[in-house]
Amino acid sequence: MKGRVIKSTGSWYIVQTDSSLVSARLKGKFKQDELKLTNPIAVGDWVEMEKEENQDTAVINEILPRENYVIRKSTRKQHFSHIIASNIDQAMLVITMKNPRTSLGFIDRFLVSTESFRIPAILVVNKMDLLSGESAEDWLLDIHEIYEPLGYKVIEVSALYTENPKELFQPFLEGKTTLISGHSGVGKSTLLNALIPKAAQSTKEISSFSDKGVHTTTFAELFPLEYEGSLIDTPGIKEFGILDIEDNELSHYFPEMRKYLGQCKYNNCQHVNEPGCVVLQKLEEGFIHPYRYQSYLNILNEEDNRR
Ligand SMILES: Nc1nc2c(ncn2[C@@H]2O[C@H](COP(=O)(O)OP(=O)(O)OP(=O)(O)O)[C@@H](O)[C@H]2O)c(=O)[nH]1
Ligand SMILES: [Mg+2]
Ligand SMILES: [Zn+2]
Repeated sequence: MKGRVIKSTGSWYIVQTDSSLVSARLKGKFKQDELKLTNPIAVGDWVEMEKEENQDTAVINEILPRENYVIRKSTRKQHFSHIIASNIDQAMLVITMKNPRTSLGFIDRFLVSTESFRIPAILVVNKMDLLSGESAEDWLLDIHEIYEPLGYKVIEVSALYTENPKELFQPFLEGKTTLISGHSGVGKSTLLNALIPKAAQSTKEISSFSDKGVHTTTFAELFPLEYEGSLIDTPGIKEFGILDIEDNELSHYFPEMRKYLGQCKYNNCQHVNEPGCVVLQKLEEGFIHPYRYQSYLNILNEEDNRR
């Protein structure tokens, strides 16, 4: 019997089959490949299972090969990673200008991660109702001007107030498994509830929202859409993915730099101050946004410091 893991509750997994939801568990030790994981089975995994005799439950005996997955470092166990979700078609990063503010640097780190996982990304600007005044307009304009030319769609919404969010999102979501990510409090679960009312994910009251570090959503969970496709709600993140990326490789994950690769004078060019660097030349000519280039340098430096 084949199914897809939609939720993990400790040692039990809720698996969606063609016809029903099944509680399933793993028997014995499960052999993992190279990755050191805190969770052997992730939301989004396709599994093969067998019904337990005289019971409604099942035993998982195989995880079908993952098409992709997104991971983060484990917060509890050093050198271990945690799979946030697997087999996803795209990631939606929910961002807000305030309550909380999402920095451009954070967006860029997220996009580097999704690029490295080869997962297309969409930016969703939420809490549009809170945006007014000149600085808000400037911020929003920056988001559009920086990211759209790179191929990232930008959707504006107010998960609480937009009239018909389902209609707005369906063209982007239909037929796909979409991971929803972003800082805690940006409204991921609120948006999910607007799109799938029967999900009834709990969301945080504005009043209690200032307790930093407290996440309302604590486990990833997959919800089927009313049409084909599904959404995966996830806990808020401070950082996404694992940027164990070699210095020479980093520019591969910046689409605006990727297209000039191989054109610099030195083939190990890091585009910092090397002579004959085409990326620096394009930056000068205005083809690469200075904020993005700054993010590039910041990530390069952070990665160096980490070593
Ligand atoms: N003004 C305004 N508030 C919103 C909007 N969307 C969500 N909120 C509020 O923002 C707060 C946080 O929303 P959640 O949906 O719980 O945020 P989350 O991203 O799921 O947070 P975590 O589960 O902790 O990662 C709640 O009080 C929501 O009511 C919006 O469009 N406008
Ligand atoms: Mg949530
Ligand atoms: Zn260069």
